[in-house]
Amino acid sequence: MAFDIEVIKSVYARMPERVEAARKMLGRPLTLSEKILFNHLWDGAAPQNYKRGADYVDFAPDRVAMQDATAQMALLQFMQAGRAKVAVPSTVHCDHLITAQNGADTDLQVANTESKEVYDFLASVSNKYGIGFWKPGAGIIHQVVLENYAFPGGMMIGTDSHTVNAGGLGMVAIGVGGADACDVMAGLPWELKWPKLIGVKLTGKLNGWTAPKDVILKVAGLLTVKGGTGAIVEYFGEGAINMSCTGKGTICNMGAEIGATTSTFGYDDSMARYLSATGRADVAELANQVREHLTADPEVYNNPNDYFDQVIEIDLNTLEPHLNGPFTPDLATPISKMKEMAAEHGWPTRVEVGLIGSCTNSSYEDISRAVSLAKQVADKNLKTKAEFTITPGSEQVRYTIERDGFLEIFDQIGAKVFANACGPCIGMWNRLGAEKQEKNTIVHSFNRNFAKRADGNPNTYAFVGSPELVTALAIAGDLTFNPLTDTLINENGEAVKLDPPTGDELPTKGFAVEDAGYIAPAEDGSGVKVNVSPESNRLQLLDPFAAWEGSDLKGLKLLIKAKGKCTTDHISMAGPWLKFRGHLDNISNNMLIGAVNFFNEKTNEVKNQLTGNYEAVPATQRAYKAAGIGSIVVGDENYGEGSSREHAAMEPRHLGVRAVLVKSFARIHETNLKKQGMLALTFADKADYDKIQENDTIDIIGLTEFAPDKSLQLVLNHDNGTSETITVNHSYNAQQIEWFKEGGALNIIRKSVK
Ligand code: MIC
Ligand code: SF4
Repeated sequence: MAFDIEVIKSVYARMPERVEAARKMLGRPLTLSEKILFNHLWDGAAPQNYKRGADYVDFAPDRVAMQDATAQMALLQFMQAGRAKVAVPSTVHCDHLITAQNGADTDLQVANTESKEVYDFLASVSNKYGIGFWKPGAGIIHQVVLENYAFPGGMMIGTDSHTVNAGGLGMVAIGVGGADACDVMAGLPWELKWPKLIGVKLTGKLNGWTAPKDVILKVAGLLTVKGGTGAIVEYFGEGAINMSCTGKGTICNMGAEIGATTSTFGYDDSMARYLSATGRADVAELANQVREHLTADPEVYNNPNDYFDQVIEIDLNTLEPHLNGPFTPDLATPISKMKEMAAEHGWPTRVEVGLIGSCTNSSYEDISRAVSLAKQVADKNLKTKAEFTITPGSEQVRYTIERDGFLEIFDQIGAKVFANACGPCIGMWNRLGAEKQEKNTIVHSFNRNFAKRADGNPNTYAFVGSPELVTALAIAGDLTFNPLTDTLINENGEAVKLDPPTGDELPTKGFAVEDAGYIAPAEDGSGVKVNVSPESNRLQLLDPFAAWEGSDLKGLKLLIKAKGKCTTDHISMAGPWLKFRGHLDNISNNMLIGAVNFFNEKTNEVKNQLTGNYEAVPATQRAYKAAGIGSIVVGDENYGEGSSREHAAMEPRHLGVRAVLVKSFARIHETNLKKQGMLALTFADKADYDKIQENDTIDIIGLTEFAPDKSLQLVLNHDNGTSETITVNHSYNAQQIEWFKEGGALNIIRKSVK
């Protein structure tokens, strides 16, 4: 039986009436996304004709999920909310802190020792406050959520940008920072700008070498890393219905890479099959009863241009396998063009490692299709040229693929099976020799490929592809190998062709698992103690940030003018720094160390205006803080793209940065900055970015009249004695301005507890 079935029942019970009320109010048919949003308005508020991309609306999500790297901060904040229990069903998943090195068993043992303090903290907070706990080794948050908690028509938030994966089961699932999760767990409404809607019509049927991954790789190429910002992407059409539920999950998962608020699919039989296979036939039965509400009204999909802000059509019959990369997930190359592209750009073509799995692509279907290729290595007397690794998404998948003999076949091609965890996807990969920083190529089925992400080596060219294509390229050892047309020379010197992958959508013998890794919380957790040692270098209780001083901010030093891509990986790197996610002061030592300084094109080297010397970014900022001087960070387009980690906002806040001024923001990061009491500003005229000089001292004027839709002025005092004033915009609403004034949203919750 499913977890929290009562919640699902109540969502479905109110759905027909609320959907009808919204339809009436708007006087038109509804998309699926709208139905789910209207059904989750806070407190059952009467539906209004919200303006897409403009109006902030309060919602009541059904559940919250947190992974260990972000849960620490989320729960440190929640502990201050003064509640005995979480207000909505919530879970914690231990997946980000396990280093992949020798293989699942030993790696897990090492993590359990190394991160014991953090795991104990998370387990005891979960136990105390009624939060379900998935222990290390249980699996990756999004896979575990899909297998256990996601349900068609539901709304959830999660402290991880790939929470959107649950769209594969027809949810509106959205990635947020820990402070947002804290609000919802504390029983407060959750606020989101009413999203724009992008419709993607899928025609035809996937065939041969093409996989669901290729749909999203193609979409990423079309929309770019910014194209989905502020929008829900709704997929529909016969191509969607023809696809497995987990395949839909893959597509929704990587919607994070185009900045989409989330992605979703209408309820169909593939979802019913998946629910039943994962022990939730009861949910499928309930969903069947409200089926018409769990997809758009028919007029919408018949005339999508009338209802979506943008419509894209993809024909699955002709879609080619793609590889996206290097260094950005939106640089899409169809496999038939890779020879040309690699030659033109000088990408190293020898594939050193193929890595499959992760939260994006480790379904039974994915693994079974990859194994059908691995099997051909022996059958065709081939030799696998590259190293090969697998990170299963959950213990249930791992156990089942072991039972079905898949792991044995992978073993024959020399594969290493890492723990059911993020591992290499988040830089928790002890890759031998990476420190030599050699130029090399890897291919993986994960979702992100920003510089240094997997192994810390800035010269690793990482390409993202389907598990099937990654397996084929690892066998060939060649990035330009096109399995559709090319042959390989086997050990007998014969030219052989790989047969297209085949697999099973779901295990014919059903899923199995011995210990899924779930620990239910205490019924009454009031007696549970949560320990945080003051000496710990992994955990630190939070001190409230100071409230706004009530005046304009003057004399701010420019800390850094970041050039080009500045993702949350650049602002707060993961990998080796993940261990400090529960200790704000320690993790602040990685602040912006990956950002490129516009003035010298170097990372982690900025001018300390107090000494005139070039120093590391965190050290420079600590010097300003010690001198009682505030500072400002300037950035380019889509600043803070990538992850949900609020550390990227809390670190600058903690170290005394007052404002972040950019050409444009990624959604989650912008909200995180606001929540923590920072000023998130955008250039009214993007060309003003060029006016910012290295030795500038900057004043922010207009804060005493800080109001929604009202610009602020920035005075740039240059070191030659001249100054110029520029206009900057912001997207704060009245509530968010209160967060700024109080020094952070948490200070408001704290006050209400006292
Ligand atoms: C990621 O994929 O970058 C992460 C690690 O899962 C992050 C969350 C984090 O930084 O902890 C995400 O995507 O939100
Ligand atoms: Fe983990 Fe990678 Fe998925 Fe993030 S994207 S949750 S790091 S597997």
